[in-house]
Order: sequence, then C-alpha cells, then structure tokens
Amino acid sequence: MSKREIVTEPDPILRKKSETLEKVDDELRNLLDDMLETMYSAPGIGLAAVQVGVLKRLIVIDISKEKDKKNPLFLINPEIISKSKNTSIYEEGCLSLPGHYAEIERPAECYIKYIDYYGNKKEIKANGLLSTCIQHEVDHLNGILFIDYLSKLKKDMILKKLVKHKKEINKIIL
Ligand code: GNR
Ligand code: NI
Repeated sequence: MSKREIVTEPDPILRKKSETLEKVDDELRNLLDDMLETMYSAPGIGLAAVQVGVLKRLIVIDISKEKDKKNPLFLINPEIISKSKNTSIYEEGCLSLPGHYAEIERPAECYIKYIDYYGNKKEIKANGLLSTCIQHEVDHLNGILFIDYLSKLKKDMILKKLVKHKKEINKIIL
C-alpha cells in the first residue's frame, strides 16, 4: 500500500466525469488499498478515485470513529437507485477543498447498488452520515463538488482563497 497525492481545487480533473469499470482485479484492488491509506492519512471519511487523479468510478469510505475499529467500505461503480424526500443537513468538508466547510442539505436516506472489493454485486440502504458521504462521493464521480450547492458568492469566495493558497505554496517552492 502507498499513499497518493490528493488533487485540490482548482484542478480541471475534478470537473471530469469518471468512467465505469469493466472488471475487478488485483490491480484495481491495489488502487483501492492506496485510496484507503490516502484517506486514513489525510484524515478523511471518504475518498473518490478522481481525488488521487484517477478517473474511475471508485469510492472508499470509513465513517467509524475509533481508530482501532476500522470499517472500510469499497464501492465500485456505485449507483444511487433512489433517494428519500426527507433531507438532512451536515457540515461537509472535502479533501479537495482544504480548510473549507459548509452546511449542505441532501436527501437523508438513499439506496445504492455497487460492486464490492471481491467483485460481488451489493445493495445497501444508507442513512445519516453514511448517506451524506456516499452522495458527496458519487458527486465527485460526476465532477460535482459541495461548493456547487452554495450561492455563487460563497462558491467564488472559496475558489478565490484556494487559488491564492496555491500561489503562495508555489512561491515557497520556486
Ligand atoms: O472527510 C470528509 N468528510 C466529510 C464530511 C461530511 C460530508 C462529506 C465528507 S467527505 C470528506 C472527504 C472527501 O473529500 N471526500 O470526497
Ligand atoms: Ni470530497
């Protein structure tokens, strides 16, 4: 397993649509393992492959709180089959928008189907933080970020700060 670099805004790859996978093999599992290590070390509770620069429909999630009780979830080709009418609001963060957080309203529950780590078809109902996290990650696979749900003013402010932050980092390196 090895840690990979996380892509941050503004980077055009984050706006691209990821591609459906055709098979589950050891090479793919190696990528999933790297994604999990990258997510744990960030730390974060979810990560989409595009965030490590790979345009494939892959997600890793672990919303467990205690470090000694890890509960990783690997989702290949996840599809949201249905979403509830009732909504919930969570304060969201994103490893591709470091340092920025906002309350986002999303459907409270959703049903998803996906392929698991071993290539088996699965279906689950998600609620609470897991439901929000899955929707946040599936958005990544479609080139959507949580700032897209904010007003243009708030979104532009965050993007401006991220551009400025990147310029400052470049000044230090160059
Ligand atoms: O670490 C993360 N926390 C989080 C909190 C609320 C809703 C979604 C998330 S996902 C985020 C990691 C990330 O950027 N995943 O794409
Ligand atoms: Ni994110």
